[in-house]
Amino acid sequence: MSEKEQKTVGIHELYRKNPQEADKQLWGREVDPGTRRGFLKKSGLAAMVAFIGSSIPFASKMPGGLIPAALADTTEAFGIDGKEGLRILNDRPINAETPPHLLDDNLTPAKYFFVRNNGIPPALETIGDPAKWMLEIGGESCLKPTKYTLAQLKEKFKHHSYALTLECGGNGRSEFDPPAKGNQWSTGAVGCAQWTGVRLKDVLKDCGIADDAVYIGYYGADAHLTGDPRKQSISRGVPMIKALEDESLIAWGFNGEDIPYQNGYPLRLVTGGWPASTSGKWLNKIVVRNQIHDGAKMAAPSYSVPKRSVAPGTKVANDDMVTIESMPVKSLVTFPKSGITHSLTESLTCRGHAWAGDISVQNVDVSIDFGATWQPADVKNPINRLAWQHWQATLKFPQPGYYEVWVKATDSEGKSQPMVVPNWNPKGYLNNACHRIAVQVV
Ligand SMILES: Nc1nc2c(c(=O)[nH]1)N[C@H]1C(S)=C(S)[C@@H](COP(=O)(O)O)O[C@H]1N2
Ligand SMILES: [Mo]
Repeated sequence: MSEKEQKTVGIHELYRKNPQEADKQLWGREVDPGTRRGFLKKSGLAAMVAFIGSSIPFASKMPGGLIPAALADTTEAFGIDGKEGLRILNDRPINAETPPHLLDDNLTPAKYFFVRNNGIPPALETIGDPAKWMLEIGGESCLKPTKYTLAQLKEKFKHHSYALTLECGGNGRSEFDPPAKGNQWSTGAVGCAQWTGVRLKDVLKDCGIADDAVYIGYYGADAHLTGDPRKQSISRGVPMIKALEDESLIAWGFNGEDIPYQNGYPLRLVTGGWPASTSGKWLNKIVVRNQIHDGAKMAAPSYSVPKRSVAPGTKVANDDMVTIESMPVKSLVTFPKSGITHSLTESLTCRGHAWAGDISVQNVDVSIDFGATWQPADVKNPINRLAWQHWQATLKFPQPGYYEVWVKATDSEGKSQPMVVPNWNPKGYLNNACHRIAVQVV
């Protein structure tokens, strides 16, 4: 991957790429499509003033696409509201991943949790009072279609909290060769937070599930990129068997707080261990289906892989693809940060997390000699089913020089991570190759 792709998008780069769009992102500045000149709306001006720390008497004269000089020397990464240090892959829709060292916490803090948007999130003003947020349950296999406000959901059903790992099916896509189109995620489209809500099964049972029910589908309040209100940006789902698991939640809580805006505030579905695309954000409707849900991005090639392995670059017919379900075993080194310098006289304790979709991680091994030999790491049990597991290993280096620490997890069925990118597929899903970091020993 090139140097440029690796680095977090700074304010300068963002403006260089598309000054008008950068303006809109940062300040909500509206662009006049005729002249490409921007003018600051009231909310945008307020944001800029808050940033700069004083009012701007000549704000109306400020040209669009201009970085205020007060900020021009900042080296700080351009931020998405409520997020910090993420690498931005795309700004329309917003997609941003977490560098591995920022995933070091046992539970990923809100500011570091990755963002994958297929459309445009509902404006905060339209969300309004979260207590009045509406969730509708329906579909042809729902016996008693019902609407609940978020307040009613909280009152009527028992609350449950679980740490659940969410990973985008396309995490790791950037390593596929030939390249696969789509967000060029490296390793950071993953996180594990403690989600609080009600069990999906409790709510579905309250509405009555018909005998012929096979699947649920979700709808969210985000808009399609074209702005066409009849179109969904994404509307996926899971088979009944996954929907009825204890850990499948309709959640409003994230690490004890409201779900962050970009991650689906005020309500989302959370189906841990499966492609995170099955966890619908800004959730306003669930349908119980008597067939596989047919919402946007359900059918192949979306979130699907070839039934049988194919040679890199092969064209695969949709009929020869299968929808991804449980995610494969994977791990990350979250400490130290790649590229550190370490003293030969001291041992180095590395750590990170490992996860394995619907099942668990049995062991984790680390190597400092490019995979020639491996040393077992200490692996903790998950705090609950579908939560990632923490591992730790203490390393000693034989002499000064350049090392790589490689980590490899094995799941409870004995499958382990490949060293090289596995199973090329047209859309670049499920790259679970080993993560590695660089260490200079002096
Ligand atoms: N309503 C809605 N739900 C959605 C999406 C979306 O664009 N809209 N993106 C999906 C995808 S592809 C992923 S990987 C996860 C990302 O969740 P996050 O943004 O909270 O990390 O949300 C899923 N749920
Ligand atoms: Mo995703």
